[in-house]
Amino acid sequence: MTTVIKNGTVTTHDRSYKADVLIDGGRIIEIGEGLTGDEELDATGCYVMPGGIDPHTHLEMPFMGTYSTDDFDSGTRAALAGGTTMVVDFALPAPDGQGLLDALQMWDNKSGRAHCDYSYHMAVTWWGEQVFDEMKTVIEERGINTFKHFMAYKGALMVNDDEMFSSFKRLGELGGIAMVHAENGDVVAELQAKLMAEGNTGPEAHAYSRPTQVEGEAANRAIMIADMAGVPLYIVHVSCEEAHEAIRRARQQGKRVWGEPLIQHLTLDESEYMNKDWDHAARRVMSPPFRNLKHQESLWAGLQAGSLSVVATDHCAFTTEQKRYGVGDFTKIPNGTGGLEDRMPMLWTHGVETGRLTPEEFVAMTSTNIAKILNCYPRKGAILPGADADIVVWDPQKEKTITAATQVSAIDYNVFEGKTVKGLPRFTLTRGHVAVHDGELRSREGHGEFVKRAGNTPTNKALSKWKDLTAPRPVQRSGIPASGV
Ligand code: DUC
Ligand code: ZN
Ligand code: ZN
Ligand code: ZN
Repeated sequence: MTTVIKNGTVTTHDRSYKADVLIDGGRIIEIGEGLTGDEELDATGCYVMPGGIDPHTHLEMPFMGTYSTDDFDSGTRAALAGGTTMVVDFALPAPDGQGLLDALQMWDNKSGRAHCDYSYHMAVTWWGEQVFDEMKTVIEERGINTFKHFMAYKGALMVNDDEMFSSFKRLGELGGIAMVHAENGDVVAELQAKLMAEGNTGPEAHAYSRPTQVEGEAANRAIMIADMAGVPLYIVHVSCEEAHEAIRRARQQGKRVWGEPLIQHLTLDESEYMNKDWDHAARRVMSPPFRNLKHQESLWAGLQAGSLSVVATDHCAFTTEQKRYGVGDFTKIPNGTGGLEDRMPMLWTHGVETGRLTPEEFVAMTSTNIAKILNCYPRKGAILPGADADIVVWDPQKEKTITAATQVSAIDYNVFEGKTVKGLPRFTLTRGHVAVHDGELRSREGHGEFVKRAGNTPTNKALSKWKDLTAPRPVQRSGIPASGV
């Protein structure tokens, strides 16, 4: 059976034009005028765009003594409802020595319920020979080329600089990409202890314990370590000017570094923690925390200037009951907020509707840029013959007020509660299946497939001149090896 999307404006990262899109067997087979198909979807007044890709989710993740509540079922339904057709989730080995392949098995056991396509990033939560060996299998056989390192969460997920440098060098050899959660975990741990000792036990202390310098320092450190290791670097959830500045400088120097702000940091600020009731503030506890408006403006400027590349969510949703594990001790509030369903409408409303971004830039930031970085373009992130029919038919006139009462996510609140958005999906297609039909969710559990992503990305090859930095140095005449790299 063929499906045709008629009378819309095809909008990709580089241009917009009037055309119909014909789909068969889950793929786009033709783009042109006057096309017909068995099933017709009317896109009059709409943009026909590549479905969103959210490269940063934590679905059913074991974390801080509990599991994040949205799983591959509710999480991917929420994604589709908001126009996102692919998620990339983090597979986390237990830091007490669980292997990478064992962790992937755990994630495979959960992800079979996905309603849309998905992929994984691999987390490196400890370092040793087994991780060194398994990295090759993960990249070459499992098709996962991105590896995240937590520079925070001391005593749990955090890795030290020596572990990070070893891991980054191995990734450089194998053609992988390093990712970091950039916060100085040692400083955070000390500030947390100090705040608690002074009686600052409430959720606002979470923000005080993670000032922007903590993030800026770690971003700079990760960039320098990646440069010495010869590996491209992707910095997740960039929330402040200090981290953004480090990324700008690195890119200007020709380093392959990308920054990912979240829709939450672009649209919510630190006032969410101040003079609010405990539940309100705790529901918004995430790391990094929300910042002041100066930092928000820096993130928007970065998206406009191209120094920041991708807008994600870090969707990691906990119920109010779970948040209350931290009553009396803010360090025990599970860190995380939702956003999968709202990322695209919120970015359209606050980005395109305000004139900050063009519709084409919106496509680049929600889909195409990350498809290229992750090495799954143009299968994903494109409206082209042969690409997967992951498409959102976007109605720029459609409005709603966000509320937990009608959301798909399984938690009992929404951090964007009461915000009105203008710009919503009329249809969302996942590999040709119409999962959102005139606003009605018709997705199917288990429809989602794993998307393999090969190593040795074009960007990685372009880094080859940096690889010499870690090669053995000639011995000096004194017989002492030249120091440094
Ligand atoms: N930050 C969060 O807020 N939640 C999950 C992990 C993270 O780094
Ligand atoms: Zn993180
Ligand atoms: Zn995260
Ligand atoms: Zn299907």
